Amino acid sequence: MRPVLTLLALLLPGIALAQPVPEALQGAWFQGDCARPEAMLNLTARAAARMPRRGPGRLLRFAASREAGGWTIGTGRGPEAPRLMLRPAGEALETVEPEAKAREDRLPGEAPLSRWHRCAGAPPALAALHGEGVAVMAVLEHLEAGCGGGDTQACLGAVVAQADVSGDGRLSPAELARLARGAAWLVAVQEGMTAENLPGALAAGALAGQLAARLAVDGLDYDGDGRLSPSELAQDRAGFGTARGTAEGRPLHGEAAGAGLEALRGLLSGLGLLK
Ligand SMILES: [Ca+2]
Repeated sequence: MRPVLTLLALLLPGIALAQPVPEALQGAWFQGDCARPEAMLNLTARAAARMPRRGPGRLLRFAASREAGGWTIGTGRGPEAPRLMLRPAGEALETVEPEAKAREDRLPGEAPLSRWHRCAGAPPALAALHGEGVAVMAVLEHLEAGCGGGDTQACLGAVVAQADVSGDGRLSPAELARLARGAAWLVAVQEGMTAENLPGALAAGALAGQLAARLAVDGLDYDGDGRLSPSELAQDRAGFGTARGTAEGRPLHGEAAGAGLEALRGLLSGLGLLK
């Protein structure tokens, strides 16, 4: 038994495991002056978002990660399987984004090494532009954890737990709109949008999100308190109650699906669009 365990311990670092980004490395990192950083890198357990002051940003959501030579190597999804290597260096963080052609056994290859440092506080303008998106980047990981198993109740519980800013256990239009705004940020960064163009994309996303959130609440708020409770979200969808129907009547066509339900589905599937 013992040799088997030892062997496993040796093998594990080489196997593609969905290991998270080490907790000590998570959060915001910067390059340059803290008052006006050249670039920001945000790490959550399973994702990295890099936003330079100029040029396109990048979002990497790790499908797998492994440890090798002191590096954590995260690999994203998609045909290119983009990689990010990170390791602590004293108080700093070092990263490499290996070229697509770099061989797995010769990492980091030719790509340059970047160094990042912490700042006591994020500059207000950066926080205003990216703060909500970064928060939803973390929310998304919780939703994926709660919604991956096919258990609707657990999934809805995760949605409410993550989206409920006010802590009243119910979701207001503003709380839903926040998710939509964060999703718009994630999609924009994933598409390589520059910091200059980001505000415009976020404004459009905010407007659409506001509308979707309002429709979702209007369509599902059965007790009319202006907020969605977990049971309202689950109503008729977490299982089958006794829905006997009636022999009377005949099939009707063209009945619109509940606009609110559609909007909520749109909101959540918008998050699901992310690679
Ligand atoms: Ca609430």
